[in-house]
Amino acid sequence: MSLTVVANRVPIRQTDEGWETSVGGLTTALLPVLEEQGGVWVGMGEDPDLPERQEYPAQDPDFLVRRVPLSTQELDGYYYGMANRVLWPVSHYLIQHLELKDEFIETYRHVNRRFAEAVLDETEKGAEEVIWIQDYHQMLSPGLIRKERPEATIGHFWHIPWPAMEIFRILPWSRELLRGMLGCDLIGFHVEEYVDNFIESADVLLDAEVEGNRIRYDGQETRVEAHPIGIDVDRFKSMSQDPSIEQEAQKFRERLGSDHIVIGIDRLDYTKGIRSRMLAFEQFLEENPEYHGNVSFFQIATPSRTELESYQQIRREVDEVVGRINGRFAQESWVPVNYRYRTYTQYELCAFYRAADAALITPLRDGMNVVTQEFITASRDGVLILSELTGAAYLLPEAVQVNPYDHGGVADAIRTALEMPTEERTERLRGLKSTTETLDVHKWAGNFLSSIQR
Ligand code: GDG
Repeated sequence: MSLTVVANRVPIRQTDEGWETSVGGLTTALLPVLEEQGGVWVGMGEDPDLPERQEYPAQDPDFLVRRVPLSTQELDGYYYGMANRVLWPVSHYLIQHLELKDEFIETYRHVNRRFAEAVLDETEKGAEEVIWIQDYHQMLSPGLIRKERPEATIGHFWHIPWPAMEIFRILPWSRELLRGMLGCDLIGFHVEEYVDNFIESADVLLDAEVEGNRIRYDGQETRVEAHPIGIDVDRFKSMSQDPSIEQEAQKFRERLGSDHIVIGIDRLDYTKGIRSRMLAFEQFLEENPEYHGNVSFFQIATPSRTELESYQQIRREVDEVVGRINGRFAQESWVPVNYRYRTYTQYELCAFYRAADAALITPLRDGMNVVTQEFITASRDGVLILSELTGAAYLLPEAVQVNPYDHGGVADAIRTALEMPTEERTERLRGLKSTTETLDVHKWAGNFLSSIQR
């Protein structure tokens, strides 16, 4: 088998030391497959000075990077428009952020066509080839590739939630987008609930023929399956057991100077529920004065999609709530909310996970959320407080589950976590760790690829 990966971004970047592979779940999972079997990675080219085709590594190449160069106008309509202001909010049920503009779908059609052409260019007719497309940026390219290559093996993995049919059908282009996806042989989602939602969308909106997890439409059969993604468990495990991480964690605890540390780590995105989480923490402080001075909430918000107004707005809102809470409750030697709007290394994140008594992971919606798994793997006896509106919640019943919109409930959960007896913490974490090991990202890629070749 030779593999062609299609993703929004290419997996390599230029640094002062030269070209290197970027860090991230997808790259970690798929590069070993490409290195072993060879293949192509197709992604957008944002910099016109970079070549369209680049063998990597330059000396003794393992695979080919194929860029689809995009103009500013293409990037605006396809990525900042259709992907980030239409498909992202609708899939997360946050339709107040939805902006339905014809120019978005028009550019999206055009860019998906260019991605499909790049794939056709780089693959041979009839070859033993698996084309694996990633995420909501490419819903139409499967259909376009299928038209030219009826014999091709095409898969798609959707990393975010697939919403209920009644939400998805709000999109004026819902049927066209579904038809594009049904060019695939296999479509993967994190959990069965998204599989069911997708099948219902195809059933109701296209009147497709459905039998179990198989959809037949327009002469093509598509299987739809749950393939929950994981993290690189071994890497996180060995990093967190390194003695230097323990020292870092200890230093971090001393710097914060509190008996208890609660952490949150997210991209700054309105789906992650950071503002609601702050309001819940504020309520916790109101209701539990005995904790003033001895619990610190450490929240990292990594800058993300900063060009978009809704992301600038959520940043202002979080800044405002953090300022208010600290203004209300801070004391001479205690700051209740330690908020950092910046990026850290994975090593530093690992020390924070290790130091925390509890992680507060409360997205308003999230396809999976792998920060949960990083915390579980790195933690020794921490408590996971988890939004029930995440894919992870379906898989992790031992977490303390909350509704992120219920600030009182989240405030109670913080207290429960901080007061949980050691035996119960350890017992819950044991269950969480054992599930997380089964979700390893290498197994995820292996399972999807073997299923598509079956
Ligand atoms: C999508 C879906 C699904 C964060 N800050 C820093 C940093 N991170 C890393 C975390 C984690 C990753 O970013 C975020 O993972 P999530 O799962 O929360 O989410 P999304 O980016 O929204 O991704 C999501 C995922 O796809 C996979 O399918 O789980 O539901 O929305 O790994 O550690 N990493 C570093 N510095 C930071 O400051 N190095």
